[in-house]
Amino acid sequence: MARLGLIFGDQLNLDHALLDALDPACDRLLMGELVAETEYVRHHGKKIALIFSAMRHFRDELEQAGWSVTYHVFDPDSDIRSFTDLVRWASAAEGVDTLLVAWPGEWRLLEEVRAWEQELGVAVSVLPDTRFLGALEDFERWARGRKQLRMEYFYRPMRRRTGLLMEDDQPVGGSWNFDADNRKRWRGDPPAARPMRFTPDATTDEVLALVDKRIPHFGVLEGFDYPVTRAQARRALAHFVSAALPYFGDFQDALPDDEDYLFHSRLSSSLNLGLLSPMEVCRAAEQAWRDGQAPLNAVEGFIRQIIGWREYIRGIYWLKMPDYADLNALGNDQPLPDWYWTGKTQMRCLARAIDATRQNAYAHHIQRLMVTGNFALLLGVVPREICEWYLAVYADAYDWVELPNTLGMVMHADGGLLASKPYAASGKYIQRMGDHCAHCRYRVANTVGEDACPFNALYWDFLDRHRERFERNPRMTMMYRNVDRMDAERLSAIRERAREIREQVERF
Ligand code: FAD
Ligand code: DLZ
Repeated sequence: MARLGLIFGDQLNLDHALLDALDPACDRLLMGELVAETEYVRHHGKKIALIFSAMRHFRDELEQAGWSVTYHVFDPDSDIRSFTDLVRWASAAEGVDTLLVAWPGEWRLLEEVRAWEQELGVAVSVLPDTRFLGALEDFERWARGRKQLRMEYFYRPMRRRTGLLMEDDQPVGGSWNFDADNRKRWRGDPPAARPMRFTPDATTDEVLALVDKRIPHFGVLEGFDYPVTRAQARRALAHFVSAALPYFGDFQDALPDDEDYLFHSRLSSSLNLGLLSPMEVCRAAEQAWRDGQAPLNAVEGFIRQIIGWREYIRGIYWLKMPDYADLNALGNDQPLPDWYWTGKTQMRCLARAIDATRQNAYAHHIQRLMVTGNFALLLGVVPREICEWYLAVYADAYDWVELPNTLGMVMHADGGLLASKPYAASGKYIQRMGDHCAHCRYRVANTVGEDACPFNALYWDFLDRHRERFERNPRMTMMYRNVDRMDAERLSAIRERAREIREQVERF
């Protein structure tokens, strides 16, 4: 019986379920750089180069470990364009009767895999994806019967299960969450840590040239410095823990005008490719706290992002797909402004976030949530359009993680399934958390008038437009109290300004 294991390009982990299930002495592995995977959105060039380089390095590691790997190199002229083409070709060429895969990172691909038995006449076995801490069945069990799904209540059992930052079944420091300490504005001290940079080797140079010449893409290719192997990702982790983690908590929400990373880890691309495991990352952070090298507010905040948010987001995706992708609870109908792709907007915070995105295939969480995300929410962008943008432009973006973050957390298009209230904020929030406003053409103190910060009128107008849905939300009472203080004339001027921004958004 000939067996073949297909390894998806984001499953580059040596504890991959296939490697346990198969035998290198008689089974083969299959990997492929595929036109269809580069085309479903206009990915950032650095994202494609990262995936291809990491795939090629992983193939080499597998071969060194004794595996036989059939590897399809990117070829736009080949008939092999999709995973289905690849499996059809490989199973015929190699006389395969059983195909093994691990659960993919996208609903779209799971559907494709499920069709293979019928379409291609091979037996298909789908194994668990070992890049996560929890099994999907565990999440389903946790979610079953709950009126509301909230990350905080998912996170506590995860702490107990992993034992991270626990003492005798209680959280160390007496609290599960230290977020109240994590909202400082950064004023340049201590200096930003920045992630470790990796100079491209010959393999990466080769894929960068390939992407440059042959693959339509978004963004800038120059300056590629991502870790592309597990060894490099381990060094990036060690660098983060010593240089940035101590300040990660304090400045987690900061929005500096001139620092793209501040104290964020930039480990998401390595985690999502399988180069690092979530548990080893969290253990490294916990150890820094136990050694007195990083404070609890930083370490707890960081670990929560991984065993809390990352696992919760994935659970929601697989619990709610495929219908989830079509939700539009707020009835949005605005197209995505074209300047999301070019960065040509006069709003400084947006221009900086989009420019960083174009350069680095990266923006930190608060830029994604409170700048590009917040603006799309307030403007009322069609969820599908903004989701496509996020899926395309970030090196760490895969459907399982991008979709719930964008559609649920940012756009509230799931009607509050993922988060209890929309993260809507005016220019005042952006001013409080950083110094973009000092460099902006618009005045953050103004709400109406040609110079007024567009976030302001859009914010009040958003609350006004969605009053019926949100005014009884206890977490939004204060916001509506402020709306209620406005007289009719003020509200009408705000509505007018918001209408003007929506109609002419390309000029702002
Ligand atoms: P850090 O700030 O250093 O955080 C540490 C780690 O925590 C991250 O590496 C990541 O693995 C995890 N994490 C933190 N927040 C989240 C979250 N909300 N969901 C899942 N994991 C989280 N993250 C992705 O990995 N891929 C995406 O496609 C993605 N799309 C997003 C879209 C929007 C609209 C928003 C608001 C957030 C999105 N995120 C996504 C979550 C988060 O912004 C990124 O994980 C983070 O910015 C990556 O940078 P970092 O590694 O420096 O993270
Ligand atoms: C995002 C992406 C790209 C651009 N290219 C490939 C590829 O050529 N081969 C591959 O195996 N995976 C690629 N990916 C990731 C997939 O689109 C998809 O997100 C994952 O395979 C899901 O597990």
